[in-house]
Amino acid sequence: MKNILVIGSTGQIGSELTRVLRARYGGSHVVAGYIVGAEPKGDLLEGGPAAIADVTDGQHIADVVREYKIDTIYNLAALLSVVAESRPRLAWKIGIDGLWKVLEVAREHQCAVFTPSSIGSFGLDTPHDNTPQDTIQRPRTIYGISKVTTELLSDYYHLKYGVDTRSVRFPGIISYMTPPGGGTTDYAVDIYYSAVRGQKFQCPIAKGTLMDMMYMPDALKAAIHIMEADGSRLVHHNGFNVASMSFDPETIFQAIKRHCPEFEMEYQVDPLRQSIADSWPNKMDDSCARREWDWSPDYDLESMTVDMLKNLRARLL
Ligand code: AKB
Repeated sequence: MKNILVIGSTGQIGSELTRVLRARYGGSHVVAGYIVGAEPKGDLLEGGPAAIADVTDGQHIADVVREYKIDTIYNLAALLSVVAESRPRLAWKIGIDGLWKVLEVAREHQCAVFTPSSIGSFGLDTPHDNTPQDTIQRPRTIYGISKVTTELLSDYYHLKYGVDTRSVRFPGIISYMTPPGGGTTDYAVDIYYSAVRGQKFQCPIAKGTLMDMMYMPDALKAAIHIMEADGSRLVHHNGFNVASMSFDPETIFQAIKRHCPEFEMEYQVDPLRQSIADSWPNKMDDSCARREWDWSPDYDLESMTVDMLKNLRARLL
């Protein structure tokens, strides 16, 4: 990776990934791609070049790729699972029509492409425990359908045109910097905000619902390491399971309560979020990622909780 374009650089993952890539590859080598209405600000704007890169406009992306001699594209434009259910056509337009445009530009300009998939690419028929790398994927949400299609289309461009497409299936991502918007796993971020603000948390996900989660530094590490990996070792290319922790609401509540003894939580289960969560794995098997590109996470629930609380207290109090 010499010159990198991050599409969706002001979003939940994109804003942090852009900063980390700039620290690693040099500010001038990482272009913060954005859409009108979501312009980069502060260090994201000042730390390197920024350009409009709207996935619904292939010409824009091609222009940016040419101007900055881009060889790697991180395509992070997507709607999260709950929002996608209320705007299915838009979810498809951004997630799949947009991906097609990005892949076409990549094919013409010989770029490598990372487009994340998610635990949302699985469904009720998938084995929920130790979910294998290669297994049944029959999701019933538009988010899940678009994520499976993302994996398949990315593989197609790799096999048919030789485009170096690589990706992981992200768990729910937890961060203290940019808040997520409209995801099923967002409760695991919101709960920390309530704890630090001294508020009782209303949990929209039922007790006992296990889902894979990951602290943002590990998610960024996965996104970078897979693109830097030796291609000759890869058996899979798109949709690597990556795991670091799996918990239910009660377990994360107890982990926080050990540091905030006054903290309280009550359940107010949201039927849509719950039905999506019920269709996702309890815990993925990520042995292929460990074997093929040495994936290994740094954080578990306890170390993440300590870091989240420390950083949120510094920001909010
Ligand atoms: C969501 O909940 O929609 C995302 C995801 C796990 O894909 N965080």
